Amino acid sequence: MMRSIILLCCVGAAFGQTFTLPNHHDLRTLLNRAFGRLDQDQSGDISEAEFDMVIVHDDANKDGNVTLAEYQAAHSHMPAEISGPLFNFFDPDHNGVHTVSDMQTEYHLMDHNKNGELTMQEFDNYMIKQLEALFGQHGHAGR
Ligand SMILES: [Ca+2]
Ligand SMILES: [Ca+2]
Ligand SMILES: [Ca+2]
Repeated sequence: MMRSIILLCCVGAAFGQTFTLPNHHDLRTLLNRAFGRLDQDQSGDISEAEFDMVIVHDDANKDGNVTLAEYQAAHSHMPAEISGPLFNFFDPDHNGVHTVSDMQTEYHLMDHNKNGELTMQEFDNYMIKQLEALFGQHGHAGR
């Protein structure tokens, strides 16, 4: 028990984590799974095409829109208390569904050096900042 607590503290410190996910879900595991899912050719970075493809994957009824239900079904590894707020976050135009256009907006925000490849570091930096805003004690998620 003691050992796992120490281990958790180390992981948190290594990634500069200053917040806790609901039910103490592990941030590193979450980010690794998300990145691995997006990096379909396993090249170590995410191209814009790969990022857009997630819409095609998640869109179960192929109407071009990913609803919350479709998103949560596709992210079944992610607990609903995380995927719910994340879904809203990845809907920058707030129309209640994810589209390729939403993904393009997000991709350009995440691709910090604008070279058309999203590295794990860029992905982590961005996601940690957003997750902290959503779940951190000093969050500004408008709750
Ligand atoms: Ca890739
Ligand atoms: Ca759909
Ligand atoms: Ca949208």
